Amino acid sequence: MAKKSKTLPIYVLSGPNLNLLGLREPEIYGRTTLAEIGEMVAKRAKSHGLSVVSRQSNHEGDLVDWVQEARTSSAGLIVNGGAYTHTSVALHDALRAVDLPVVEVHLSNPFAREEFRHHSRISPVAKGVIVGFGAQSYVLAVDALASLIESSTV
Ligand code: CA2
Repeated sequence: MAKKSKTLPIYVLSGPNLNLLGLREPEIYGRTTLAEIGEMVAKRAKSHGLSVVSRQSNHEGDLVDWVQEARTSSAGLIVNGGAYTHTSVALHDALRAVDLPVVEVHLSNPFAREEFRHHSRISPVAKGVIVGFGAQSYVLAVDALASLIESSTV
């Protein structure tokens, strides 16, 4: 594994309305807050020798800016695009330009929900996708990303 990878943090980006986690709609998204998920992620990442930059925004452009920042400042990304998952060509294009492992994550299983959630603009530019395990999806995504970084020859 390249030395560079482990000295850079992983980026965990969460999109619109995910700041409301734990406060509304617990039957769909669970009772764990985004801050608590951030702690779970940081703990798991630490067990892999990785540090974490966690960010959330309700604004598409912020997410695009952070993906661009991650190109040179991170070892890889975990992205929950929220509703932008299904709509954002800008996020797709930004992720396409990243030469790092990307893991798409969702708390719910979008395929078991409304049809408009069945298509993701992020999946084609992600290495893999983890859905449906609630807050644990993020922890599983850390394991997946750590494994990708570990096996990376870049
Ligand atoms: O399951 C996921 O992680 C989603 O990315 C969540 C998005 C949804 O649009 C995607 O289809 C699947 C919505 C996030 C909204 O989060 C809320 C949390 C609490 C209360 C209201 C919204």
